[in-house]
Amino acid sequence: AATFKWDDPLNLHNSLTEEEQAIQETAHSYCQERLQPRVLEAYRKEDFDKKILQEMGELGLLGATIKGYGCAGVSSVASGLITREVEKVDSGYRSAMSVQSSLVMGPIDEFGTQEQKDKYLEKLGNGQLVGCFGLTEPNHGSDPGSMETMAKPHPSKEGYYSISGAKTWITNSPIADVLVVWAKLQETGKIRGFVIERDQCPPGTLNTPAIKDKNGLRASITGMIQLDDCPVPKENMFPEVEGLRGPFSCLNSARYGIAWGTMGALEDCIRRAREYALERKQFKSNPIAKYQLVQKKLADATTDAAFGLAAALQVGRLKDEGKIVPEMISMIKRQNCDRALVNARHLQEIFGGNAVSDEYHIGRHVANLFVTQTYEGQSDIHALILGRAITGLQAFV
Ligand code: TGC
Ligand code: FAD
Repeated sequence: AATFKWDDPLNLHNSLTEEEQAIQETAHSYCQERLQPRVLEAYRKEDFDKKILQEMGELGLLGATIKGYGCAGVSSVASGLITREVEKVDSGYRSAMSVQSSLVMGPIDEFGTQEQKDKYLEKLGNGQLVGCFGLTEPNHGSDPGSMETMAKPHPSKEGYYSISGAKTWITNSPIADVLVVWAKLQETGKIRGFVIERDQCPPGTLNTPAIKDKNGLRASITGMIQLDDCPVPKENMFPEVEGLRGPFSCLNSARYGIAWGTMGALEDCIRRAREYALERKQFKSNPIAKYQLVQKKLADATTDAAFGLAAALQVGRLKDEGKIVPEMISMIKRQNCDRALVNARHLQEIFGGNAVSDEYHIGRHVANLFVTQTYEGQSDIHALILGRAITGLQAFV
């Protein structure tokens, strides 16, 4: 007989294929056994261990939907389940994985030349190389179309562009071997994508200082990309794709992954808050879980997590059938990030003073979830993308 499961109230498990269930199980075991024990120290020290990407690569978790090049070639739903498991541990680990998979391997697979694919995909997929994605600039975040980073023919090196400009808030940049950078081509004024190899850059032309002392996403490394007349071979430019369609196509996949991932973070908050509420006793030896106001917090969070996962699953199935439009992704990215943040913040109250200790993990999720609501399109920006689709009127400018 069917029973109510607090950790899967709408029986999502039943809608997964056996293969998807097996992939989720593999990701779950790795994340709980190998990542969870490291996260507190990594967060405290603001330290990201590159080896994590190699471990993920060995398990086939990187670029998981890509076919060939040693990648797993799994469904979009399976890749969503992987991000959900990783983000149950920490949004920063999911961030490192999303950037490598959706924002670096993704554009190389979708827009790269055969030579670029052969050169980079396998090594990125097994974590031998680390990648980053440079779109945001100090003066242009929500509005990347106004970027200032410029590529022009190199004045002295035949067959090279010279790229100058600055990118900021770039996940993985201080440790990246391969940097996907979006810049305007001076000749056309159009945005183009370039694969920059750190090893190929002469001293002083590429710097990637870390941005330290973050108050969220501390288990992920973030930095700038500073390019000063950096020579980049012309064959390192993506040959066809022009305009914002390039970066936004990759962002569609990354944003889709965040919709799953943030639900994983919220599920971890629910599990921890429920356990705490059942153990903690106040007033006549009652567990605080017996009190209505505490139950309401758990009911709200559990409902939002189940709805958010159901929506992510629906969009994932449509994605695999080639039937999605970007507005669907804006809807689930915005809703799931917002609901994860609001509910995590309410669940935090269940821990009382203990919420302030990092050993209870809830404060870390709350701080991380603010970042998820901000990057890959801040929630209000996604509201405007939806508003534009609903009314036909654009409100950005
Ligand atoms: P707009 O006029 O809307 O579009 C310009 C061109 O781009 C195309 N396009 C898309 N193509 C594919 N998928 C999408 N989702 C697309 N959205 C737009 C569009 O069709 C058009 O093509 P064409 O050929 O006609 O030129 O452009 P706009 O300048 O008005 O854009 C406004 C807005 C707000 C929608 C957009 O700029 C936006 O989404 N801003 C948010 C910026 C953002 O998401 N940045 C993300 C940086 S990367 C990051 O945060 C990584 S964090 C990674 C981690 O650690 O996990
Ligand atoms: P702004 O664009 O200045 O926005 C500030 C506020 O104004 C927001 O609330 C926004 O919604 C609002 N706003 C802006 N325009 C409008 C408007 N027209 N109408 C209404 N409200 C508006 N970027 C990358 O390229 N690669 C990465 O790997 C990457 N990783 C990141 C990692 C971290 C930890 C962080 C914090 C950010 C990262 N980002 C990355 C950058 C991220 O995508 C941007 O921070 C985000 O797009 C918002 O840009 P901004 O910070 O410049 O804010």
